[in-house]
Amino acid sequence: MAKKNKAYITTPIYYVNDEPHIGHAYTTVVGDVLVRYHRQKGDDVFYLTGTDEHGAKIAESAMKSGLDTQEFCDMTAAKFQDAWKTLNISNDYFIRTTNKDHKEAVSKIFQTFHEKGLLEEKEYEGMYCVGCEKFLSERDLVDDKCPDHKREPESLKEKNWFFKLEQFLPKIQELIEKDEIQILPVTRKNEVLSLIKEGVMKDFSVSRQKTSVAWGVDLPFDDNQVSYVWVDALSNYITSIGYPDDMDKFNKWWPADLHLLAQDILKFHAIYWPAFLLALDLPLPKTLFIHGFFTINGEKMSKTIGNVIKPQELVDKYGVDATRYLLLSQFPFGQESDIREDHFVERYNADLANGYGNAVARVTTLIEKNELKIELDKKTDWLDSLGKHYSNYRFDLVIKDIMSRLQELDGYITEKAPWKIEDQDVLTEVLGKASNELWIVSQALLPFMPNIAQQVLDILEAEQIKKAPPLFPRLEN
Ligand code: ME8
Repeated sequence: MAKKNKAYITTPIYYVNDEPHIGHAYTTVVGDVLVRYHRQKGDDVFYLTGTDEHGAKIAESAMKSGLDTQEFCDMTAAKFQDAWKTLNISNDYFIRTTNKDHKEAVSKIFQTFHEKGLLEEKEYEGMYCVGCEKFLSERDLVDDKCPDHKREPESLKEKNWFFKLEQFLPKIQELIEKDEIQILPVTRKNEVLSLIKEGVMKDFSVSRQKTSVAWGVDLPFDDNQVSYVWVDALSNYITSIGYPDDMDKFNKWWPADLHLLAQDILKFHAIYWPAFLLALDLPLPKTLFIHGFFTINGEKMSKTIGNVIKPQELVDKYGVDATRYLLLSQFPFGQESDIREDHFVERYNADLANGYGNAVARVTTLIEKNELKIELDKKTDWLDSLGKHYSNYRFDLVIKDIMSRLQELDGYITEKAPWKIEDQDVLTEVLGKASNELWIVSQALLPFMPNIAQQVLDILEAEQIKKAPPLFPRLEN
């Protein structure tokens, strides 16, 4: 038997100081559509998501909530897990960075860095934004404040362990230029290369004095310091698949085929992460795909503006499957864009209520009424033709092709007007063709709408086709 292709796909691990919102949902649904597509092709898939639970920002949020820090993390991590359950996300594992196994692995990774002489103790002085969990430079500030968090950065001066990044930069530059680590879209690759060439990437601090931040992984070689954020966070992609203790499992999945993320964390994934992996003598991920940060109705999503959309609100309004579909059909994956609620409703009515839902209702109702026996031919060649769009991460084009096929079907039904056909054989032929079309379209929709597309497939594949229940009730705009 031919060896199966494998696909190891990850999302960022989300900070638990925030509750899951449409931004997190977007990346996670994209990954889920991809892994479901791969599973449908018969590939061996590992889909990873999880939560990033250490750092000052989280300790601060826990303090405000009045809960113990770990309890606070448990509570928010559960909210992410619930949200992904609601959205029918089929992850194979959910990593939490406060897991014992992960912390032990991070400690070992630090030990390796230390033994290899890649860490250096230095005095650090800088302006730190707790909201971003990163040091800001003068040019990042607007009116002396972090533009994203509208707060003044804290001045921080302490002795930290620095990771010697600079020595890895020429190698990283070469690997990115040669697409050994492919950064998509290409504009993002160019951004990373400019960062390297401008010389702004410096050795950076990877630890904190416990007196300033205690919520992190203990360093094995320094009792006074804890790990700080990026070694801990990025290494989730390898600790989740067994590194360093279960190397059989690790070697089965590593290198990652795809890390999904938005541009906010590009630098960390495209520069720090390759450096850590080179330091550990591990292969680099094959592809990073960086999608845009979207705004909501033209505004940046923020608690202050009060325009944060939670996945549950969308699910309450559109249902799970339509929410997944609508998230991916808004704009080409990778573009910076705006999400508009009125577009959601329009799209829902056009594609799902009047499109797919209506076609299924028309065809199945007529078949039931006339008690026709339908044989499906289950031809799948057209599905293969969607592969090129998946390879280019153009989910919008997958959807577009599916919708044009549905429109053709709609035209066919209108033209043949089966409700007027009296000859049973002719009727069987027309509705048989329509059923085959619905079957193939439902197969193509499965990664996007796993429940409803499966429900339609079950109806079509039954001994006797029965009228489908209403799938997508029309919504008022
Ligand atoms: O950065 N538009 O976590 P985070 C599109 N823990 N995507 C969005 C979005 C928006 N408006 N808002 C959030 C972290 N996202 C770190 C990552 S990884 C080793 C550590 C999505 O909770 C997008 O995927 O801030 C973005 O990269 C991620 O959430 C940031 O999540």
